[in-house]
Amino acid sequence: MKKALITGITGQDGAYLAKLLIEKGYSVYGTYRRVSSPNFWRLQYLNVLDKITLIPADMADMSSLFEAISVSDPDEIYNLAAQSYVGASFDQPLLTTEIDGSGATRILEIIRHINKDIKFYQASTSELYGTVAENIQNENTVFCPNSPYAAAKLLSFHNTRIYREGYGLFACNGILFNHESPLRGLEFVTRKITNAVAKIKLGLQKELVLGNLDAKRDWGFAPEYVEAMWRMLQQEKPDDFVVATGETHSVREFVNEAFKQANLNADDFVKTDKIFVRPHDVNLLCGDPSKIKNNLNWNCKTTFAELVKVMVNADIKRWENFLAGESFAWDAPSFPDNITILKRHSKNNIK
Ligand code: NAP
Ligand code: F7E
Repeated sequence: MKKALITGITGQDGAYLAKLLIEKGYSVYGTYRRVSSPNFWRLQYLNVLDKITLIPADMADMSSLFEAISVSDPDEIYNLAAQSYVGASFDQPLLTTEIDGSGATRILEIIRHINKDIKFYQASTSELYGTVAENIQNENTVFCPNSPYAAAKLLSFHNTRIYREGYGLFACNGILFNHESPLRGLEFVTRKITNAVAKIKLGLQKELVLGNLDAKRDWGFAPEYVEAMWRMLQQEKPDDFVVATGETHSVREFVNEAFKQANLNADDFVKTDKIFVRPHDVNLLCGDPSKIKNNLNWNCKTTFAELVKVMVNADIKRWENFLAGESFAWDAPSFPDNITILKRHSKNNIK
């Protein structure tokens, strides 16, 4: 039986990947952080919590990563753990650099020293393209990061390549464009929108306040993207791949589609406020998935409209069940209105 170690197993992708690997017959290990309140709701939601082995580890702590890799003795490591919210990377640039930049290097060093046969997947990102050099981005497009998050991920991207080319490790970068699902964190724009639509529909919220509505993203469905990660580690030779749908939509289009799904008119409820605008944003992302289609036979299936529908319906159903008194694993009830907690503390953050 193959063994896999997933860092960041409690996150959106970690939970879906754990489910996929269990279905494929793997023995699955995952790292989790010590936090004051448990954060296993996604693993419970997908009914995989009792089918995995959890190991405490932090990406900033080399010894805990060494322990996780020694104890699990994996064939494959999927490095998904990160401070993954671009907005927060402007508030905590050094922490983000430590986790997202140096974290992967710590794992690569451990692999190099204890077992060079371990295959390594690095969660790289379309944010690397930043101010895009081409309107459609592929594996050869120049990177120009626009956030501390992307700059940190650039370090991990290159060290993954360097350890592959320099030490012969089986190490791959998946350059994944945005992928969403009902398990997406509430601070990301898609889930912020679908959760708000559900609450507005049920009379629990009055308005939705957003930042840059003109930003365009290539949004896919997360369960399909974790399949791409697995395929990258099953090929003969390690390589880097873009994973994307090839379509781009603005935040405004996502908003309109989400309200439409709930038979509501977005113009009646949506406002903008510059406190949600980043010091430096990425305006256009649209990936070319030709290489992964041709080499690994990976294709996205879920359309933009289907993705929005799945997310809106999931959030409406959850709030309905909640109001009916049901108890189930879920994040939204304890999440405060973002305007109260995400407000930027310093005017200097805004141009
Ligand atoms: P996510 O839901 O935010 O999950 C991030 C995971 O990392 C969580 O399990 C989190 O633990 C863990 N983590 C955070 N800081 C850590 C630390 N210091 N030590 C150990 N673990 C830590 O992110 P995701 O959407 O699943 O994304 C997975 C990976 O893909 C991330 O590396 C992200 O940057 C990258 N990525 C995501 C997308 C996307 O569109 N989703 C696209 C490209 C790349 P807690 O649960 O305790 O917070
Ligand atoms: O922002 C704009 C915002 O935070 C998308 C991460 O998974 O994908 C994700 O990063 C766009 C940006 O995701 C709000 O300015 C407008 O232009 O949902 P997001 P992201 O920054 O694209 C990449 C590929 C990753 O690697 C990351 O880990 O939406 N936007 N108004 C807003 N964004 C948020 N969060 N909140 C707003 O109110």
